[in-house]
Amino acid sequence: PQAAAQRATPDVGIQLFQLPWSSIADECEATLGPSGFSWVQTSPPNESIARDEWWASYQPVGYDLDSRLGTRDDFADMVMRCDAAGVDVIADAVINHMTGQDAAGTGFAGTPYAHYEYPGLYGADDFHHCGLAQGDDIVDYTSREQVQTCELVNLADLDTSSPHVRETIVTYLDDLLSLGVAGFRIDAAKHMAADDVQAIVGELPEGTRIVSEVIRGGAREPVQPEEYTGFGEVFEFSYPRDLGPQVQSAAFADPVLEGDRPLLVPADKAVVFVDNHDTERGEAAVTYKDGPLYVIANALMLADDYGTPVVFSGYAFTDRDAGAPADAEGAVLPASCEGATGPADSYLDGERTCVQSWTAIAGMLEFRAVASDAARLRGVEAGSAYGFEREGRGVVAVNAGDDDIAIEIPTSMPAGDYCDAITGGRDAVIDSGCRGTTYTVADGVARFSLAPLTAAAIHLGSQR
Ligand code: LAG
Ligand code: CA
Repeated sequence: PQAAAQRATPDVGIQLFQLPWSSIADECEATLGPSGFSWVQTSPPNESIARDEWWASYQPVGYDLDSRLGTRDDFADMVMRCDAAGVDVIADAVINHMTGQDAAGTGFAGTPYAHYEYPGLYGADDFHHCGLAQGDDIVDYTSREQVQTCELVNLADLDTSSPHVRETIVTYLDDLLSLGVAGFRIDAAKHMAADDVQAIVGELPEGTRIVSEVIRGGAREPVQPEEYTGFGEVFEFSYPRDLGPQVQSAAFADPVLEGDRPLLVPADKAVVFVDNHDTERGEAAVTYKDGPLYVIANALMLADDYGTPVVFSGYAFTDRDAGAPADAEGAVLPASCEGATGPADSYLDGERTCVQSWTAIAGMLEFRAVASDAARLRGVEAGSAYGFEREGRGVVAVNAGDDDIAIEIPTSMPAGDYCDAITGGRDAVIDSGCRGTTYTVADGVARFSLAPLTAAAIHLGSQR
């Protein structure tokens, strides 16, 4: 039966937040490649201020590839090893600003800097001084000029309209491309005029992948994600804002999860997610802290037909500022995910969540490889349970509530027994039957009996 499953290579990313380059390389070989992740998004690779908080990574002092996460050689080695494992590297590019530290200092790799002075790169004239608000900080998001030319939390705002600034940024991005990266997450893209971003990325080789972070701020804000879709993709924040609360409240009646999705950018421009490093510390309705509900949210996203999903994997925290565990010099410690098969009941601060290694995630990547070309059919609700079919190729079902629920989903999949990809993972079918739960399709219906806070997924490749 497994021969019936045509497999595609699905476009699925993983954000490995604040993970050292050497560990990402290990992950590419051990897990990301074998599971079928097509790209990994790293944290910013350039030199930043020397502080322990994770957000030091978002305060550049220069463009040498020398950071708490590793050296230039480490980075280059990671890109090569990931590439050999079939995994592209997308680097987080912090190009809207330099550090926001008011005092002069020395960066992580020893480079001296002062606020608005970065020797060899930028001087006072290369920055915006909007003169529109106290301390030049952005306060009014209904003003395009403030959002794009004032300072985001005191971060020295580069004048990205200036030829010198553009050239300097292009040189940095070209350097990363020379090491083999496939593209960039454009940090704080909303805070740069779309024309400026376009002019910068337009200098890069054809095919460079660009994913702009433009946090959708609602109709009152003048800067909209749609402005940034002419030269790449954008992270679509409406997606987690829709999916997360549905999972959290176990109420799947909201029709926005299906259909035309009018509030969202076109699917081929959207990168979607359950949470990221900012939203897990803020607005996200569901994060690793929600254990099984997080699995449910990820399963629904990975089974869905809208956008390119990116899975998030970071480390446990109670203090939102706390950096990943590091040595005495501030270098982040390597971490392994061996043996991580699902969410833990509880985590120690700093412990890696290892989402990329979870059985359910590997199973859903396999589901996507088999089913993502098929139409997504309308969802079926049964109390706190919900599910849908990818026509003729796979069915997913979840129970986000506190009671056992039986849910039946009409399907055109062949009748028979199927092995669950959530509990069985990538190779759910084994000689003796199923690695995990077995479900049955009969008379055009897939039947699932779901315990509280569980998910199930079957696909043509998981038929027994
Ligand atoms: C982003 N996208 O637009 C990043 O995803 C987000 O993580 C970054 O904020 C932000 N934009 C700037 O790149 C993070 C933290 C902030 C932190 C900032 C700079 O969420 O809390 O600000 O990085 O490190 C911190 C302090 C501020 C202070 C600022 C400047 O929290 O109070 O004003 O540093 O020193
Ligand atoms: Ca700006």
